[in-house]
Amino acid sequence: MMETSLFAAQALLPGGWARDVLFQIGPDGGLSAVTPESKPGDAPRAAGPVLPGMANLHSHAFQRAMAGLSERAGPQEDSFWTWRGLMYAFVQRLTPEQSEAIAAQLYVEMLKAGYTAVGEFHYLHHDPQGAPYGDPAEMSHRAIAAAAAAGIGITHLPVLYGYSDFGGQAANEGQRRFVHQPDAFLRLAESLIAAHRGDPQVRIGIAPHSLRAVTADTLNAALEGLNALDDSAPVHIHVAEQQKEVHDCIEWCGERPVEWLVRRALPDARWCLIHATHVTGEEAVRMAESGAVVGLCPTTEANLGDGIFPAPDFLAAGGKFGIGSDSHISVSPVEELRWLEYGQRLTLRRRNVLSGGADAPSVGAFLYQRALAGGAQALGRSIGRLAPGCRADLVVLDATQAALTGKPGDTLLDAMIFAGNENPVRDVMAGGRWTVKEGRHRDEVDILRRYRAVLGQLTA
Ligand code: NGQ
Ligand code: ZN
Repeated sequence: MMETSLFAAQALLPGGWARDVLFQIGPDGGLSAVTPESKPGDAPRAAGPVLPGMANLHSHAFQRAMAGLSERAGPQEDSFWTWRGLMYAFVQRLTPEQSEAIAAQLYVEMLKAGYTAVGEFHYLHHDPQGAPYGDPAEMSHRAIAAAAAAGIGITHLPVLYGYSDFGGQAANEGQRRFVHQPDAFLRLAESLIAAHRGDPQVRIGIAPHSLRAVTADTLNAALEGLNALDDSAPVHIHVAEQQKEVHDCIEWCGERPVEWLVRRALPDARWCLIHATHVTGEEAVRMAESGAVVGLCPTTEANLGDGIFPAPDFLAAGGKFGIGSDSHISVSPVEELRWLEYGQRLTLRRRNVLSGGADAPSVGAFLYQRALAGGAQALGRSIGRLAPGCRADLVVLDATQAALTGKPGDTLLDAMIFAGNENPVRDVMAGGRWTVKEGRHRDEVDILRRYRAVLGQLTA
C-alpha cells in the first residue's frame, strides 16, 4: 500500500539533521512535501531516525547465488581470473526463471540492508548456446520483474559485450551468452527504453562492459545510438580493476585504461566508472574533472584481490563516488562504507581519512552523504535526498540497538558504519511503499522458498 504521509522525530535532510519532519507522499511514490518542525497530525510515526535509502550502483545479480562457493584454494594460485573462470562455468546453465528468482532474493536482501535502488549491470542476455531468446529482452525483463516484485527501484544497464580482450580479440566460449553486435544491442536498449518510459521505479541506461570487451568503433556506435534514444541515460563501464588489465592496455595502445577512456570517450556526468582501482594521481584528477562518478565496490574489490582506490587524490580534485555490492559477497551499505575507509587507513596508516575536514569532521556522515549523491547521479533517478520531487525512498533505523543508543546527529552515522555488527535497519520504504517492516520484507518467505529451490537445482 502506498503511504500518503510519515512523521519522523529525526531525519537526515539535504541540509543535515532535522527534527519533527512531516513527509508527504504523492500517488506516484514521490515526496510532495518535506516540512521540518511540524506537528504529526494523523501521520504514521517512524519508529526511529530516518535516513535516505542508499543506492547500490553496481550489481551482477546472478553472482549472489555463487557467493561463498569460491572461497577454497584451487590447484594453482587463485586470482581474479581464476574466480572469473568459476563464474563463467556457473553462468553457463542459468535459466530465465532461475535468474529471476536469484535477483528477487538479492533485491530483498538489499532492501533489508537499506539499499532502495540498484544499478543492474546486466550481461547475461542469451540462451546457453549463445542464441538470443525468442524475445531478445527476456533476461532483462526478468531482472526488472524481480526488482518490481521486491519493490526496489532499478536502473537497468544492458551490457554491450563483443570481445575477449583489447584490440577486438574474438569472444571466447565462456562469453557466448553475453555477446551482441552493436545494432542488435541498440534494438535491445530501444525496446527497454520504450517499455519503461514514464515508470518512476525504472530507468534504462547502457554499460559497455569494459575496454576489453568493446572497440573504439563499437563503443562509439553504442553511445551515438543511445544518444538518439535518450541523451541523458546513464553509461557505466568497468575500468582498471586489475593490474593485468592496465598492463595489457598499455601493451595494446601505449596508454593506461583510464587515460584512453578520458581521451577517447570523453566521459561526463552521465558516466559511472566502475572500480577505477589502478589509476595514477593524474588519472584520478582527470576522472574528477570529467564529472563522472566512480563506482567503488570495496567488499568485492577485497574479495577478488583488486587493490585499493586512491581516494584522497580523487576527492581532493572534487571527485564523486558511490558504492556497489557488485559480486554480492556482502550485501550491506554499512560494510561497503566501512571498508572504503578502512582500506585507506590500512594503506596510509592514518585515521579518519575520508571526511569533510574541520567543518564537517564526521567520517560516517561524509561517506553516507557522498555515496547517496554519487549513487543518485550514477543511477539517473531522483533519489538520494529526502526533498520534494525525489522518490520516497527511506530507511528507519533501529535506534534501540546498543551500538546506536545515545548517539546524536552525525555520531549516529559514525556509530552505524563503524561500531555496529547488527543490521541497523528496521523499516524500509521504496517509492512510497513499505517493503520492509520490523526487519522483515513483505514477501521474503515466498521469495526465499523459490531461491532455495534454485540453489538446489544449481548445486545438484
Ligand atoms: C563481471 N566482475 O563482469 O562480472 C566482472 C568480471 C570481467 C568484476 N569485475 C568479469 N568484479 O571483468 O571480465
Ligand atoms: Zn562488475
